Amino acid sequence: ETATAPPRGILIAIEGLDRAGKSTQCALLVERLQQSGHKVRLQKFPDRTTTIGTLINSYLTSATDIDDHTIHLLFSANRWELAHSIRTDIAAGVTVVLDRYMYSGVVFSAAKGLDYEYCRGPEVGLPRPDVIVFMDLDEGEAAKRGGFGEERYEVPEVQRRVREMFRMMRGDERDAGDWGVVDAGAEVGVVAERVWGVVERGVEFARGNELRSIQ
Ligand code: 2DT
Ligand code: MG
Repeated sequence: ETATAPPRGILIAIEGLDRAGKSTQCALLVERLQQSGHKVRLQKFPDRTTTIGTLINSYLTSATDIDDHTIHLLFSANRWELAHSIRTDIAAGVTVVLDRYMYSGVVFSAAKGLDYEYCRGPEVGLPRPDVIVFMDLDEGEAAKRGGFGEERYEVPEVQRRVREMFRMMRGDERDAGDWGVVDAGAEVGVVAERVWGVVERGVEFARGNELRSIQ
């Protein structure tokens, strides 16, 4: 008898604005995937638990100032240091849910004024999600959800620019087909259904295709 390899896992990225409910939806998605029989791992970016992640955390909490280009490359390095484990899991049949990924990496730095292509460059070659769920929330809804925390970037003017950059990035032909936009303004259960609808597309895609790399 020959053992058949399990089908590969699915790589799912959840992106969106602060307060759009990404982390809540990630948790619900992990649960639902498990109930559907998937082995699942959640990977948050930035991953603040690594050595590089510690530097990123001290930057985000304003404990240290780091030059814009340098912190940009550290965010990317934080993905590269975990890329191998993501590929290994996917190959072994484990679905990986990413809470933020290189899309946040590009838009937050580009929103500061760094060149878009410069920002995207270090991400080329990373594992490419089978599907990206973008949790969209309009300005008014975001404002209703209460004040920002105290971390860097949690100010309205930055958020407005980030929203614009995300819109631009969704039109980038290199990965335009991967996005599913979800209106995150509804109640949690309704949003979860919408997220699931997008994820099902990714499940379907992963059945017939190898894991790709960011081009
Ligand atoms: P959280 O609040 O989700 O922990 O994010 N960011 C994130 C970047 O500037 N570059 C990146 O590559 C990533 C993944 C977005 C903390 C902040 O870090 C920003 C918000
Ligand atoms: Mg935050």
